[in-house]
Amino acid sequence: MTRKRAPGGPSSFDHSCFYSSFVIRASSLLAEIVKKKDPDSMIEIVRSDITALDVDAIVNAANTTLLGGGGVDGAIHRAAGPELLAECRTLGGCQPGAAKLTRGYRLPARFVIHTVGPVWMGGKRGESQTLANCYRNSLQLAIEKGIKTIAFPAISCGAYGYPISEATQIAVETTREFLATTDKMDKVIFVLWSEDIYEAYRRLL
Ligand code: AR6
Repeated sequence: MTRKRAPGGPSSFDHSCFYSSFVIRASSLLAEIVKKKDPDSMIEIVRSDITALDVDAIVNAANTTLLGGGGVDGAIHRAAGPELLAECRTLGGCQPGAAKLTRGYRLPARFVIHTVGPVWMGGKRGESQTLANCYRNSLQLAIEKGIKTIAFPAISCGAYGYPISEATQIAVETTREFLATTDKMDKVIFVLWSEDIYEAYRRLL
């Protein structure tokens, strides 16, 4: 018995099938390009008081006790109110390079990520690794908590005495490397208090 070939059967080219698979492939390629945004397009620098920023989280340059201090730490505790200190008391401190999360209380930011930068001791005590860990661990904690916009001060660049241009380079490079590995963060803002530190960031970005 001979079987008749159906019109438009296997020998004829199926245009609709070809075009739909082309469209699917092209759109997934586009999605891939959109996902891998240029890390620098997600980084901003501003000269401002970090406590005024309306972002998902601001980062605090704290000390190992997490019980407040001067500089940006003092400003954050004053603006957030005493509830922040009460929550910090429950955290058991924080090691240099590590990061811990609290709520933002009276701040516009919903969360505060507390990290502890290295005290500058001349550069041979692992300061650069510790500083890079501050940025990496803060960003990692942020994405684990669904935080999409985050603001950093210049960690260790005040009381802890880290040389500005080295610290700036570590901040920018570590952030760029991190952003290249994830599509979960929308914006990283470096909030610089002084003109010289702002200029150091501007030269790199
Ligand atoms: N917004 C943004 N940046 C600020 C603000 C602010 N409101 N206030 C200061 N800065 P520092 P560190 C800048 O000393 O070097 C604390 O006592 C500041 O000009 O706050 O990591 C902690 O409890 C500088 O450029 O942090 C620790 O004991 C940068 O923030 C110790 O200081 C960081 O300066 C941590 O020292």
